[in-house]
Amino acid sequence: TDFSGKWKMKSSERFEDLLKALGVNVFLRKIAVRAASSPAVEITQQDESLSIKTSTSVRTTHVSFTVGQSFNETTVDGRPCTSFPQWETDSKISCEQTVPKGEGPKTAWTRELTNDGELILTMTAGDVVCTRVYERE
Ligand code: R13
Repeated sequence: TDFSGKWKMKSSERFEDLLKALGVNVFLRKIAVRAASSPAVEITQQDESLSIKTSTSVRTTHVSFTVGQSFNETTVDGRPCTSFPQWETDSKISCEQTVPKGEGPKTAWTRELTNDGELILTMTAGDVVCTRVYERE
């Protein structure tokens, strides 16, 4: 599986609910939701190593990791965490996040490349699952 490429978002579900579950106030939520509606995602991958840059007008994140090895990133509400990415299938990475004091709902993300070439991102906080579908630019 090769996630490499530039991606644009086609659909997003429950992104605001996700931020709400993480305790983000309504003012910041509205700003985040608006900005996150038109992200630019660029992924480079070599074997098991991925680099993912996610840009919006108000927040840009850049993570680099190797599947099977823990790394540091931030949760979607901006808290530093340790993440552990694993292959769930040969085309799906599942990543559990751990925050230092274990505060707040359990967070995780998955990224899957579908047979028709779409990228499906899920972000979870407790029982809230946000699903975002991307297609190649
Ligand atoms: C701002 C500050 C308040 C907090 C926040 C959280 C998320 C975001 C912005 C902000 C954004 C996230 C975008 C995520 C994407 C994910 C993806 C609550 C910290 C700066 C308002 C914009 C695009 O699709 O991979």
